[in-house]
Amino acid sequence: MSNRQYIPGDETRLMTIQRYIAQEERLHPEATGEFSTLLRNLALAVKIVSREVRRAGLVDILGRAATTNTSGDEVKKLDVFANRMIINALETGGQLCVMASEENESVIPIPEEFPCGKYAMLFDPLDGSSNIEANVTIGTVFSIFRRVSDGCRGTEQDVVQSGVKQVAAGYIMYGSSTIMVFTTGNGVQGFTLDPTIGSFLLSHGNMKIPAHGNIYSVNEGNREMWDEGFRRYIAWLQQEDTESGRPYKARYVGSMVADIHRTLLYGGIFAYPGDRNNPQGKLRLMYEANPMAFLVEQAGGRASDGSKRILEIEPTDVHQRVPVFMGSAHDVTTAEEFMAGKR
Ligand code: P6P
Repeated sequence: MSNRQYIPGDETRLMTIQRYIAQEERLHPEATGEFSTLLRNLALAVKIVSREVRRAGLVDILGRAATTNTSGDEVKKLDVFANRMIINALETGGQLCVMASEENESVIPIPEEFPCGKYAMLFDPLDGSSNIEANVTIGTVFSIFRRVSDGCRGTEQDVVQSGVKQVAAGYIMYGSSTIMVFTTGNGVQGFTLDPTIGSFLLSHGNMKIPAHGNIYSVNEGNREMWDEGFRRYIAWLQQEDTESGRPYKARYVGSMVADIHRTLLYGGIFAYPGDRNNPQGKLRLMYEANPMAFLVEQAGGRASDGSKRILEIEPTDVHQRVPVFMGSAHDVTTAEEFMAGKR
């Protein structure tokens, strides 16, 4: 502990995201600084997105844009703004060879006038966007890989990789405060934006998910379409059994970033199962499930598609969907047992 006491209002000793990234870089003597620059540029972009999200109700950038995205969702102006912000902030730096976004059908090349680098990044610029006008928490989700293709400009091959190959992943949650939670494979760190100084300050160091929770998070409106095993699992969670901490509490925001953030903090299970109409469910593997699975596993939890690790799925398409069951290890394992007919 330094001999100088922390003086309230003196942010000079707090761990900012810049200091954390620089500290992590020093742990890797072979590091070139490209990765650190990439994370810093992303942090800048999302501070701008955060500012616009908080002003959205004031400057009338809400409302329906003319387009729809790959998910068929009506794209609101804030989605388009966030997508553009992130692309603009990251395409010039020379760290990326290619990008992919939920808002773009095909991969996003790095323009010829900019240098290209050794990383590839996927992102959902504003996940949960159907909640924007209800002023409900929304977020940005990102996933970063090392490139695998040759040459300068990257290809779809660089962004369609299995989740175990991610070098970093995280989310920025625009809630009562703006929090950036990410992992580089060395635990999970959370930084809260202090808008008075424009810095992300370490607020959730080395996040660990409880081994066993008492909250389940799923859209029960889909109950009739679920497989019978998952229906029995949720019914079991709702039975009274004080010894095993049941009934669980039901919490569902309908914004994956908010539901996962709560699950990381309090434990339990978040699920978006497949059903008879959509066997692969709704959530996207590459820029929703994979980054969240990396975070949840780094925090000591489990992330499954119902029978195997999400991170081990060999993807075939940037926008493919996957059933999602993630959270406390005990809870995900129990859900899998019900779905396999073992309980
Ligand atoms: P439903 C938001 O549109 C999203 O992609 C995730 O953030 C969220 O978990 C899910 O869809 C909510 O879907 O069908 O429950 O509204």
